[in-house]
Amino acid sequence: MQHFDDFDVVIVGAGFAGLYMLHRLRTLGLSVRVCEAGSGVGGTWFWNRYPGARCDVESMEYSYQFSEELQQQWEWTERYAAQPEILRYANHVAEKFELCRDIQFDTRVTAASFDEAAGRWRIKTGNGGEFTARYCVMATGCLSTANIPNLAGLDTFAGRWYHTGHWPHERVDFTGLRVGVIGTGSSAIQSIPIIAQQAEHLYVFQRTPNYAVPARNAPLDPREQQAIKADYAGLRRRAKTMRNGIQYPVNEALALEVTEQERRREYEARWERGGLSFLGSFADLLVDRQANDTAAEFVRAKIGEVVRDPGVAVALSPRNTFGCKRLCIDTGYYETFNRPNVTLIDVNRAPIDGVAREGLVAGGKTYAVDAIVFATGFDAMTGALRKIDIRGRAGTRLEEKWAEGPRTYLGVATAGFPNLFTITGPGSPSVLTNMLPSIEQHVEWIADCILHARERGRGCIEPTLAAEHEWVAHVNEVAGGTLFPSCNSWYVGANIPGKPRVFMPYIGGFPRYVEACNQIAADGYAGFALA
Ligand code: N01
Repeated sequence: MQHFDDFDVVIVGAGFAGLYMLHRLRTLGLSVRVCEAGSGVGGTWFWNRYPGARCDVESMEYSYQFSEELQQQWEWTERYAAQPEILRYANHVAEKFELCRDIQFDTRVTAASFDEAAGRWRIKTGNGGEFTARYCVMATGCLSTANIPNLAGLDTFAGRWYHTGHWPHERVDFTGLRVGVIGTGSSAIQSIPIIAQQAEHLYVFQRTPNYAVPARNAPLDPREQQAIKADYAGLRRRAKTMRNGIQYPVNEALALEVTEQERRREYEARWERGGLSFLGSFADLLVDRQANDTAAEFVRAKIGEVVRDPGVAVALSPRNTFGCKRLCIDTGYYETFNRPNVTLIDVNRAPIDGVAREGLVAGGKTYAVDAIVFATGFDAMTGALRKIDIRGRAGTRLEEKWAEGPRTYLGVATAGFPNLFTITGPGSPSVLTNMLPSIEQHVEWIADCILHARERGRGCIEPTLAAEHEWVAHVNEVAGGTLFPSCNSWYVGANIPGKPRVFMPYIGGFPRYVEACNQIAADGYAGFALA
């Protein structure tokens, strides 16, 4: 008989991954408990409540497809959904499938260790709870551990400070305040135009300028939504044939093989269309340096057209590889720097020295501010796992095993840690794709894998070291053939001091990855050992 705190599976996290994993495993008749640090469901969309937070994948695609009824019922209101709407959607899903009864909120998992004798995971929580489970699934998110730079004097600051990824639940109003935003990644690029409208003065502290393409967000025409829903399966099927799992037209032509005029026409059309489809302009953008330069030059020229002060325009113009950091999608970002109440500070010229009581100190000068916004990103892909004391066979710590960078098989499992699964873990396409279909693919694959072991009466399943080595080598080889590793991005961990520089996601594309996963399953979970 099962003890009350013993489960078939414990899932860590109740974001989109944890919610669907719970639903799927319950459908199979397994007993499941979800531990969630927040007080509600939604993960990313529960925590990232900063002004302007919005998804950069179109709402009709950034949604679950496992339930036809759900996808037919839910009505999106905009081309790109804003955070409150996505959070409402997550809550709707939780309600519709009665998920909350198996979720323990305000419960942060602090440790998980594999008890070899019992063949079970022991999971400890910050509030003194303890569970045991045959399987443990980490649905902890790729971008969930805030990176807050260690700035001297922050504790002496007289104003309030925020991190975009841990935004307060109550409305934050910057009206009449002097605000400093640190960072110019996606979160900053979305929030800066809105903060600038409220603030008396906004100082933007920029270390690396980013490429941003207009979102062209708009209300979603109900007739258009209806048309998509009439063949939703068709849209989902087409999206799955795309490298990043998002359906948009991809031009197979090479940027360097067309005339300058044709190139310009293509870039202009994509610029007008808005959004991530700009990445589909030419097939060689991320493999050929010269091709890449043409896209980079086009965006820089656009910045020059919009930003009136030539010095500011130059400072805002990125010089690194186009698209090798996550492309930002903006609404009025560059225009914001034409406002008289916005000042750009290049921290390469004036490094941030620290924080004083009255504001931020950079290049020896104090910028008096009432509030600081850290839009400084996340300890991506491995941060949330590193925060948990995870121990596998013989007490080996995951952090030790991954000291030189994450090592996984397919991004779902790691040798020496039996019955432990990671949803959209490092070594899978994850952040390079539309997260929702990637999550669904992992959830279904993991559920099938668990079923496979159970049906054979086996208590343990884990990858072999040989299969893991081979996969890691493949992930590195594919990344090495692209321009992606050339930037100091969070994809390579460059934003976190001391983090090993390894390109973490799998860049081989969603279709190729899914095919590999399916083949491995069809071959009886080749590369996994059952015991
Ligand atoms: O974080 P980031 P983000 N001093 O790491 C700077 C997803 N997302 O939260 O580039 C000064 O991109 C840092 O500078 P640098 C999306 O996948 C999606 O904006 O390291 N500056 C950079 O400018 C995205 O890529 C949406 O030199 C410091 C910024 O802070 C990912 O989340 C919306 C610094 C951090 O940028 C992360 O985006 C938002 C320091 N010590 C986010 N430390 C959608 O639209 C860091 N920086 C779906």
